[in-house]
Amino acid sequence: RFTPRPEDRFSFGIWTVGWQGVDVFGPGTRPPMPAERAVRELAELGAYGVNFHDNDVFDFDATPAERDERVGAFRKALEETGLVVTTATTNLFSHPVFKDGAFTSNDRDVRRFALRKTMDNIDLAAELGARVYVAWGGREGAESGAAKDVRTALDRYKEAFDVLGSYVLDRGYDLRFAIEPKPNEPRGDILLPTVGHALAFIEELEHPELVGVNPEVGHEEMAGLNYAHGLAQALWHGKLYHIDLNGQHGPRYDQDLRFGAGNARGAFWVVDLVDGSDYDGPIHFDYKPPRTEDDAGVWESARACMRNWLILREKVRAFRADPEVQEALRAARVDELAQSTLAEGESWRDVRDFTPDIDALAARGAAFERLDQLALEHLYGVR
Ligand code: GLT
Ligand code: MN
Ligand code: MN
Ligand code: MN
Repeated sequence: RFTPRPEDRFSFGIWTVGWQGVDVFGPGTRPPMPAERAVRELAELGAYGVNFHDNDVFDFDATPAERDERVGAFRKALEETGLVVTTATTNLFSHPVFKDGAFTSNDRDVRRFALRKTMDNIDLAAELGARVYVAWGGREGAESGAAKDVRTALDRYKEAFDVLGSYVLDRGYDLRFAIEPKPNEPRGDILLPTVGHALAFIEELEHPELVGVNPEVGHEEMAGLNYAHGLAQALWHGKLYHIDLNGQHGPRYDQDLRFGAGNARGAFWVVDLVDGSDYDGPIHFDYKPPRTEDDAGVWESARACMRNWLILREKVRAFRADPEVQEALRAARVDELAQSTLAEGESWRDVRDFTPDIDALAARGAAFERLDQLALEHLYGVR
């Protein structure tokens, strides 16, 4: 029970379990973890795939020989374990050269280098079979007003995705981009702060069909938003290309807790939505094992991400199958929302003078509380 299987499509960023615990107040508390070790341990735990930044595998200043050696070890571990590279991404935020961003740095040479660095890793991503390329604009932003002309920065941001889109098409790669929104941290304000901002931006691109979103639980909840609602709207637009699952306690710093910790009620609705949708990408975890943990704690927390998904999946399925829930859904008129407001063949003329019994409609209860209590009782484990 609650044992991950390949068909669950669980995947992890190499940087998650590899996080040494460096934060703004202190250095790491754990030794570095080579990418091949992360692959082997994750496979052992029952994961299906991984996501990686270029510099999770080799250092920023690795020589070509060192890079080949590190990529070789990573590839060997993938081959031996059967773990799939579901996703890849570029580290455009750690090195000081990116202190004012990458694709939107005021410095043109930095922007050109960021494109080059991304294309380098797109080659590796395609070679390793990744289908999604995540773009988290961690340092695309500002702390002050006049220093960043946001409209011009968005021109450059668009230019970057247009260039990268033509690169992928020219090279014939089967790869789509997923923009990961975040409101702040590490910058004071980050461009494309929420799912909604990103969805609107994508429509301005030369190849919108190549670009979707990668919403992260914590990033939406940091902005006080409902993550499941963000996912639902992305699905509605056909733009949910990837998901970053973790845990967060409301608007505060980016906690990156293991999935299921933090807002547990929110997590219930996330699993309910994704499990009942046609999303077929990886069930991907982007969390950070707290700095308090040793190596054993790292694997404990990774296991818990998958376990919490499976536990919640059992609960949401039981919720959906519960006859009392089905009855409560009908009482709450959830099915009625699926009926179009105008009937087939009707036009505005048919409702132009529609005069219902307003008092009766206003007096009618929505019956949502009973339905929500049933959900909570499934979550709390008493049904
Ligand atoms: C970084 C960030 C994450 C992003 C990763 C992709 S790296 O850890 O905090 O939310 O998904 O670049
Ligand atoms: Mn993320
Ligand atoms: Mn985060
Ligand atoms: Mn993070």
